[in-house]
Amino acid sequence: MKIVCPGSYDPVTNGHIDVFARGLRLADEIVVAVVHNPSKRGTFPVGQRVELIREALRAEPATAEAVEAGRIVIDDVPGGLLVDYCERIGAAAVLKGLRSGTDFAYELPMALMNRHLTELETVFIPGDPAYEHVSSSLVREVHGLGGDVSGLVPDGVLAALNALRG
Ligand code: COD
Repeated sequence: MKIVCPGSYDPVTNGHIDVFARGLRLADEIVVAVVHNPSKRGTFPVGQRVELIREALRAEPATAEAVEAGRIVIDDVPGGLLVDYCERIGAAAVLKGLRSGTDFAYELPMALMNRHLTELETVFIPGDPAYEHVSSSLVREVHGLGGDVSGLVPDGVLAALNALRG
């Protein structure tokens, strides 16, 4: 079974990496879909987001082998409906990590809408509580204001955040 883990990943965090690693126990193949709006520039260019994910997955023992075996692939998805993308690549479901009830309230309508559109199912798994407070936006904000985010993001992401500071 092929499943899709969609997100902005601007940048990827250890919370995301944990979800990908655990998804490997559920699916034969995981597609990490870096979904972006081509007319909006994020903090990191999409190509760099993809590379940061690839580098982190190679460095993480729980995912390194799967990357080499092609069980995790990373794709750049420039806009459009997620359901159309999933249909195009033959994905059976979407996998999302949940940190809290707030995440569930945000994710449920999207899951129901995707099912309404093409019967695409969404599978939710609880995030690791160690990363419950971790989001890409908070990481960017805290790092930008001088806070220490090491341990919350892969080493390559920390280096990329430091490079942003100049
Ligand atoms: N622990 C566990 N899970 C986490 C953590 C953490 N610490 N941090 C984030 N996650 C989960 C999030 O819950 C989310 O599911 C996923 O990881 C990705 O997170 P982000 O922040 O990178 O991604 P978002 O929320 O910006 O991504 C939104 C999508 C791109 C998935 C969404 O907008 C989408 O599907 N767009 C496609 C267009 C479309 O079809 N729209 C209609 C939808 S019904």
